[in-house]
Amino acid sequence: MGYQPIKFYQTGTFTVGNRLLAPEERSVQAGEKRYNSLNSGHRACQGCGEALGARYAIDAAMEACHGQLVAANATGCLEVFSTPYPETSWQIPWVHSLFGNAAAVATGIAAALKVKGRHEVRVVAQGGDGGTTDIGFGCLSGMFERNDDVLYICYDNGGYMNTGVQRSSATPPAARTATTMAVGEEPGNVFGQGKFLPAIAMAHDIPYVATATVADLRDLEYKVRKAMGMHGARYIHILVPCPLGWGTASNDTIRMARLAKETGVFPVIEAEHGVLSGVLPIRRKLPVEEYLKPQKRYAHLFGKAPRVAVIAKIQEIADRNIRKYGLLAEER
Ligand SMILES: Cc1ncc(C[n+]2csc(CCOP(=O)(O)OP(=O)(O)O)c2C)c(N)n1
Ligand code: SF4
Ligand SMILES: [Mg+2]
Repeated sequence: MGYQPIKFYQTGTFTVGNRLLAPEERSVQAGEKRYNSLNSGHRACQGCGEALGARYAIDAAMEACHGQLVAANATGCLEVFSTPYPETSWQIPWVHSLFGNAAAVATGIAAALKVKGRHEVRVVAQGGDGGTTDIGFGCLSGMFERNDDVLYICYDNGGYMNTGVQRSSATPPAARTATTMAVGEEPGNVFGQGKFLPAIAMAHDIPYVATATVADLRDLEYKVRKAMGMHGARYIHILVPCPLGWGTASNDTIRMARLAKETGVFPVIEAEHGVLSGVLPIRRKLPVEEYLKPQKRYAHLFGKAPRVAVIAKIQEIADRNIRKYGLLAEER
């Protein structure tokens, strides 16, 4: 099935939308036979975007390979909240690697399966933005360069949340963490070049790279299915708001992910062999303030004397994304 654009009657209600669709077009989560790969009983915070993203992504991957899936998981919230030894919420063969080597461990699993002739068994690696963009970056780049037969999924919540909200190279500019400047001219994370890993993955010319958010779960399922239909190194980078680290209400997770996309702060794109092949267009462009204001990690930008210049710099970044990836529907 191709990606089904959301129709008016589907907005905000999967139930009605799914009932109106042919069975083969319904979302994986709507199906009676969904795998429940990440089951109840885990210890994620209320409203955790990472738990939601992982459930949708891994169930979609499981469906695509008829339940023949092995996962390697980097250290991080997803591993800690799902698997406090000796318990686990995973209903799939799942291995906890180290913080930085999930890509290498997954590569090894894929190689062993190949040697054993178990071509029907597929491999995913998954980790947070710290495990992916920082400490695991070398292993991941090697996996891309060798075109190993692994789908790597990064759950980006913009910081090292598991260990108490420290800065990663995916922490956005001006956002406050426990290890970014608390006072001074420019409190918050630095305005650097940033590290948008999907673009770096694209530079490796691997078969498939995509971004997604937990606000567009059908789009996420579609991208996982598409990636599972291919072989070689594939990369999906999912924006997963973290109520604890972002200082947002637990019932605002989906709204925050949607605002990241609708402001242009987080481009939702697809690329095949290094060439941009699709974008999820912004439906109604919003100013970045709408995304920043509800988050306590940006509280220092507002208040009695709003930091207008800093907000304008963030707006520039969003506008640059919009131009670079052609995110505005009317300009396409
Ligand atoms: C070599 C090493 N250094 C540090 C740690 C401690 N540590 C475990 S998880 C983690 C942060 C994880 O951040 P991220 O990958 O973004 O995942 P999140 O918890 O945010 O989902 C850190 C620093 C570790 N386990 N191993
Ligand atoms: S700290 Fe954030 S990522 Fe970790 S379980 Fe809580 S909400 Fe999820
Ligand atoms: Mg993180």
